[in-house]
Amino acid sequence: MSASMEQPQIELTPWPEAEAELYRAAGYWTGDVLGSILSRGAQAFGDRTAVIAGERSWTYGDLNARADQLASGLNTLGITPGSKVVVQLPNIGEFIEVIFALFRLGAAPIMALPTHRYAEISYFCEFADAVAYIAPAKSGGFDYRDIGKKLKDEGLVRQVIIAGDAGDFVPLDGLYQAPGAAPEIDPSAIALLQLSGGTTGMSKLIPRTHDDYLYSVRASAEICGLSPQTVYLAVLPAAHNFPLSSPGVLGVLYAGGTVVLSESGAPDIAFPLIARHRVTMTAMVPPLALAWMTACDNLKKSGAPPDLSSLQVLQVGGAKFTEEAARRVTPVLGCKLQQVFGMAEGLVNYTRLDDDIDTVVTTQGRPISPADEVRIVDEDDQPVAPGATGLLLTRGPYTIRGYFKAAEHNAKSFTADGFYRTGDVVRLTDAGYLVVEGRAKDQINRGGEKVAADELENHLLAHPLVHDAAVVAMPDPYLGERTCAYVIPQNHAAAPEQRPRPQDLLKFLRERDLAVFKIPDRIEFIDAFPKTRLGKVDKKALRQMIAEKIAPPTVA
Ligand code: OOB
Repeated sequence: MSASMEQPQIELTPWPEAEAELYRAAGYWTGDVLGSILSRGAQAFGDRTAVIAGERSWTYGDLNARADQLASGLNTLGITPGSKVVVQLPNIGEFIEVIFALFRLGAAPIMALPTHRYAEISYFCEFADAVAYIAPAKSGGFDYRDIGKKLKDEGLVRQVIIAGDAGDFVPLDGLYQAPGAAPEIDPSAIALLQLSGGTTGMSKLIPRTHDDYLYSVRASAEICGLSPQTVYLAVLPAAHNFPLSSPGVLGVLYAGGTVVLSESGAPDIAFPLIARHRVTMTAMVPPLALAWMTACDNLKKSGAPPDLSSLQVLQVGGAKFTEEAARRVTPVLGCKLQQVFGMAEGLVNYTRLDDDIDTVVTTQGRPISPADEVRIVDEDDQPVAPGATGLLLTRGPYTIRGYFKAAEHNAKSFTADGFYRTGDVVRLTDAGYLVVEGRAKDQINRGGEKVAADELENHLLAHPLVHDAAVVAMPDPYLGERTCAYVIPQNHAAAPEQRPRPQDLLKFLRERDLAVFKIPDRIEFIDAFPKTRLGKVDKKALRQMIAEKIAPPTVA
């Protein structure tokens, strides 16, 4: 029997009761549930516009009523309190209706990203024992019904529900029914499952409770100065923790503002939306911020500058934003920059809107909550000297105490006293702000999209001509990092002409139906890996090798 079978597989590791009491007494956990964001919104801001997507819009009243109706229809399909549902919707109004309908039912959406493919989706369905999969018919040129069909064929979910042309599947459209009685929801239960960037194997599922998530949303909305006047443009996939809750879509709805959903962040689509809806705030990853600045500069030069006059705050996070780029934001885009350093597991740091410019461009902010505990330690978990660089550990009122059904992994990812090992290498300034200096986790941060090295290595190892594989980050001026896979071919393919060509390996990976962002940007063949003194693959050496190889030649 494996270790994982011996240990009970707990869905939600609760906070110790003493801490939970403190969080309640301090007013962080209010006992309210996520569904209350809309039910209260309908009372307080009934006729105001809550959501705009394309030519459609929803008032708070509409959205609240639609979520109730949809909850009723989903319930008739057997979705009940405690059910898990894989939701893979792009930035369309239905995404918001669906998640609130599930919150109302006490069912937990698993927040899949539109870029996930069958490899990830089937795993989430199976691992979480999901009852349903909800997806669009088509989006971004991809037909999600193909995933639905395979899930059904493999018996991995009972229901496949499709927004748009549903074919043989259940049409989402048909599920808006007369509302039934709403079940009582326990605020300390799982509200939703976020996905970890992952380091070993597939993404871990991150159980977030109503209590903890709502607190992070409320506190984020306050820090970011949201109000009914806020118009927020969602360009990142709304399921991701950053655009969902930091303060994101949920924060804006909590504050009575308007969410404008866009399926693309490309300047030619986003800039006109900003002008048309007088958008005040948006959130993005560093590469997109760079693309916006370039586009804006070019449009100015061409004599047709975009109208970004309504934009007050640009949030940038998900990966390190260089100081040089950060300094350009206000001069080029004419708005404030807010850096956001967060993680789906919990802890989120913001630079504050009234911080001086040097703090904003040189740090990644400070934690949301006075109750967030931050420890910076060395390899032996000993605190480093004040201001020194070390590994970030954290614990607090909205940071999980354990992944969903992952006892073995939890033992490694959390300290005995409940601190989450973020895997980020940081230092703390005198003013209590964090600066991200690097990463100790075996992951590639590809412009905010996280690739777990081990997961990709396993896919490569499945190829008959691959003996071993080691995946590392290589520097990239645009994405910050890209993915390089070092591959040792099998003995019988050692000679260059017998080796698989890089394009064969890439084709093989694509056929394994994994998210496109996980496909390596480069494949390098090598005879043996450099090793550390302990005999492990020396990834630092590999990172250096590839960085040197791709560095532009220096001019003498
Ligand atoms: C956000 O969440 P995840 O779960 O996709 O990724 C978390 C990891 C962090 O541990 C860190 O390694 C990296 O992404 N990261 C940053 C960063 N923000 C995230 N690294 C450097 N600078 C930053 N500003 O990425 C996320 C969740 C909520 C809000 C914002 C981002």
